[in-house]
Amino acid sequence: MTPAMRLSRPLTIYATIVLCLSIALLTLHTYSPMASIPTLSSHTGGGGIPPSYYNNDGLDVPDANDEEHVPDVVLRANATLLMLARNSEINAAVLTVKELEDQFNHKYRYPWVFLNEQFFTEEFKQRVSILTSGPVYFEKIPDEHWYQPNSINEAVAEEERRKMEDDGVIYGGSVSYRNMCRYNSGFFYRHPLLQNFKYYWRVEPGATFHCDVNFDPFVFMQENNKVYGFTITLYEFPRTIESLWSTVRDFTTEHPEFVSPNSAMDFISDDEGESYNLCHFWSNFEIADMDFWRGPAYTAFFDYLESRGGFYYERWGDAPVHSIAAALFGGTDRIHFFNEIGYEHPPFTHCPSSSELWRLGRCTCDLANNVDYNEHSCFWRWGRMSGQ
Ligand SMILES: Nc1nc2c(ncn2[C@@H]2O[C@H](COP(=O)(O)OP(=O)(O)OP(=O)(O)O)[C@@H](O)[C@H]2O)c(=O)[nH]1
Ligand SMILES: *[C@@H]1O[C@H](CO)[C@@H](O)[C@H](O)[C@H]1NC(C)=O
Ligand SMILES: [Mg+2]
Repeated sequence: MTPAMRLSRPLTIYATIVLCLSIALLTLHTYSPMASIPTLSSHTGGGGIPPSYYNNDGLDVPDANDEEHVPDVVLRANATLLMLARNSEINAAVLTVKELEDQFNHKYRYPWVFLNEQFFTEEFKQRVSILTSGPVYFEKIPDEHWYQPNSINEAVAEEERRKMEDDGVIYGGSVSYRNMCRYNSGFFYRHPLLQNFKYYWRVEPGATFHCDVNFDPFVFMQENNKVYGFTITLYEFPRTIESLWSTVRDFTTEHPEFVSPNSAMDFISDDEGESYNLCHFWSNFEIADMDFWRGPAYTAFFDYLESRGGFYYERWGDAPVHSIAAALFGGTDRIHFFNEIGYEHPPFTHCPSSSELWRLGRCTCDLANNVDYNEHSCFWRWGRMSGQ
């Protein structure tokens, strides 16, 4: 670089800045007398929309990288947002994370924990990290928590998978789906990082949150001693859980001490426990207490289920497993229906059933498109039983 160039380059840059600022001041003056030059120059690099166009009275979305402007928000419950995802689901994951951040978490800044049986890619980590307002962790699941255990007779399991596939059962032939269901039933809350938390909000890539959440559901859970929160209830496919209920009955016969005197048996059985009516809380949405899963009742229950091998010989889902446990060992008073939280996991949507809640939450769901009162939902039983 010659001395002449050294001199002329800053001069050119200086001239350009002066020219640009003059134009900016002239053009912006009429629209935005408040715009100050320092603000402008620090934000408009790259030719973006000037800050004066941004509505500063709107949502105060904090920038996690901007240490000086961290709003004075304290974590109020011992809780985390939780997503199990594959690297290939990144596009769905970012949409869901952004939505929940914008509608809820930017005000509370709870951490996010992402779990995967493989290492998350740099792309996944980067694209998610720019969206989150609090701490974010990308964790690999220990192999021994994820894969089919040696106690399972693979020849038998394989034969059952083949039959289920022939019967047209959804995910009937899939081992990875079974790994996932078993993991969500009995292992995620044992992950070393999750030992630091009591409550979690399970979030799935591709889920849609339809309403502003203007309250803290974790604090609600904590103050009201709840162990399980849901938005949608459905019926399970009977073919996937053929021996689950008899196993549950065997367990409760051996361990009556774990069954709550206030059990929600009338939600899961129409004949006082003789048979399972297939009703469950749809577990792709859960706000729940991991200490309940870690406690003596659920620990004994999960070990019992595991000893029967039904996660692999059948296709037991985490939804009926969690739901039956919450209903029997938690009980009606400790389960909560979050009507305010508009939630969609295709093909079903829960839209708040009162137009007042719908309006307050600025919901994007159609009030008329609410699964609660259609034939796929078990919600009427919950309403009858809990008085909701
Ligand atoms: N890391 C990882 N995550 C998985 C795997 N299988 C499923 N998941 C996650 O587990 C959750 C449930 O899996 P889905 O495939 O959505 O199952 P589903 O909700 O029953 O079925 P869909 O109706 O197809 O969504 C999602 O968060 C997935 O990202 C897997 O093999 N590895
Ligand atoms: C949060 O909860 C977990 C699980 O109960 C507990 O081990 C941990 O000490 C708690 N942390 C705080 C800060 O209370
Ligand atoms: Mg799903």
